[in-house]
Amino acid sequence: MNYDLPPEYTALRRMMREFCEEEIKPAAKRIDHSGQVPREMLQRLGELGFLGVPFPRQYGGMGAGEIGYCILMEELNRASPSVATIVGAHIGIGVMSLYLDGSKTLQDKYMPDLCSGKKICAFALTEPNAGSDAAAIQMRATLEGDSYFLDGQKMWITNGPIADVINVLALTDPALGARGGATVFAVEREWEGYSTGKPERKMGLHGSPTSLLNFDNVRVPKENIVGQLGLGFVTFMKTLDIGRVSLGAATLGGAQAALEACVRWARTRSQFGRQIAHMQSVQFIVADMAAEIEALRALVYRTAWLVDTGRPFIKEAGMCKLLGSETASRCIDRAVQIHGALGLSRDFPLERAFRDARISEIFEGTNEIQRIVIASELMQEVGVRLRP
Ligand code: COS
Repeated sequence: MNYDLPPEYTALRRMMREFCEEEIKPAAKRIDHSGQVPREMLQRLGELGFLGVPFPRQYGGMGAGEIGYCILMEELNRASPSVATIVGAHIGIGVMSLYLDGSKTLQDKYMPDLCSGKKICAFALTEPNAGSDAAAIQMRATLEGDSYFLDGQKMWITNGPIADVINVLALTDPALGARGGATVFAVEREWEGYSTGKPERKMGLHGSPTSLLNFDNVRVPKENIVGQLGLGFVTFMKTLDIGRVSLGAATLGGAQAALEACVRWARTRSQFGRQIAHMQSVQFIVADMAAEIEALRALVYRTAWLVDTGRPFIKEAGMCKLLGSETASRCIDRAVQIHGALGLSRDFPLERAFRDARISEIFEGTNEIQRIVIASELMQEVGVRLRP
């Protein structure tokens, strides 16, 4: 399952697979039922270096780039989408925004603890009136002396209830709006005026905590600006682009797990006097799944390579998220069908996989947004600007 990736990645995948098989997969059902990923599991991921996979060693990272990070997300999501989502929000968008645009001082201050799992990160963009329309944010950051005071609400924030460091986008110049007048701030959970709402009750990903964040005049020193004043929207958009690649990798893991379950089941289950593997209706389903998964795998790792080699990748990142989430949903849905009543049983992992997969078509930019991103990149190549 490693294909043409250089040999160092084979070792990385083996290490991640072993850990996931031994420590995460056996806990996946418990995580779903209890609605919690034990903090010790996150600590353990940190100790093994997994929470810093794409980042340089100087920050306690593994230096394995986007390709290494995609392998991690694929393996984690194959074992437990709840764990993968916590890690994805932490690394892929939380720490990533700090890594992409944060000052060296800020990176030195936060990244070692974030890469080691001592602290968990969140990315706070969405607001009650700003979902797909990210530029509609209303949260304010007002300068007084050498500090900014943050006032407003964020919602549907993955890792909200557990995050120690929160990268949050707020308007520093409301007259300019988000495009030119918004700034990212790194906020610490202990700071006065910061609080989180109750974890949301969701259809799936029960172990991945999501909540509202309240900022009631939270004082943030100027030094905690991530990137440049007024350019926070671009920092967050760039971050989301990268996040979409690893999200594609995560969906690849979910789809692969569904295919493996189907093939095993086709061998085990007999009806009409023979293994269902001999039925063309089952063969066609697994063949389609395998073909779609192979196409997705090629896209995800090629896009990760584009990221690691500094090539343009925005269009392909949108495709990873779009194709990945729809492929995973389709494969898991078909796997439920092949498994019959067992596919619906709460005692069997497919029912959970079905619930866990649906959100990938929605979070980190809905698939409708991905289509807009892909189309605007395509049109830009021929000189047509679609977005305002
Ligand atoms: N990289 C660099 N810069 C970017 C960028 C990117 N990926 N995307 C936008 N920008 C820049 C643009 O170049 C533009 O700058 P200029 O005015 O100098 O040209 C500025 O940011 C504003 O961009 P634009 O006008 O395209 O912004 P829109 O409000 O039209 O937003 C979409 C476009 C729809 C793509 C954006 O709102 C989006 O991604 N929405 C989904 C948000 C999301 O994913 N939410 C999920 C929850 S967070 S986990």
